[in-house]
Amino acid sequence: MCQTWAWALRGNGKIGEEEYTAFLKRREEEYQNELREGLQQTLKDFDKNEDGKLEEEEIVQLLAATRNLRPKASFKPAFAELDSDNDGGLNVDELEFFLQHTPWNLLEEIPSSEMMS
Ligand SMILES: [Ca+2]
Ligand SMILES: [Ca+2]
Repeated sequence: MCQTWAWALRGNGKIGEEEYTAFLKRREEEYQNELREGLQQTLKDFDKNEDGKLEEEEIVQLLAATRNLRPKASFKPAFAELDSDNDGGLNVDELEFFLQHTPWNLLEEIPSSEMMS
């Protein structure tokens, strides 16, 4: 019998619940890691001054480039709130929170007439 199968069946012919939970956990971790890598890459791509965080101006660039959105005037205080450690920019954690809780009501679509400017 094939070794791998012998291991997977572990004698009772079933994959145990524990193994399944471990499998799901591993998948979740992989997903989180991928998400994290993606975020880090995004941060790097838009971090024009290379200080490891995205200032409001860089976030504006990110929104325009990835979602064709621009912030309304009311976005400013919201940005200050997103910057939970008050260092003036969003680090990976703050960026993750921002992308998961994007304040859509504070953003508006960029009119196509302004796209080229
Ligand atoms: Ca920056
Ligand atoms: Ca910050």
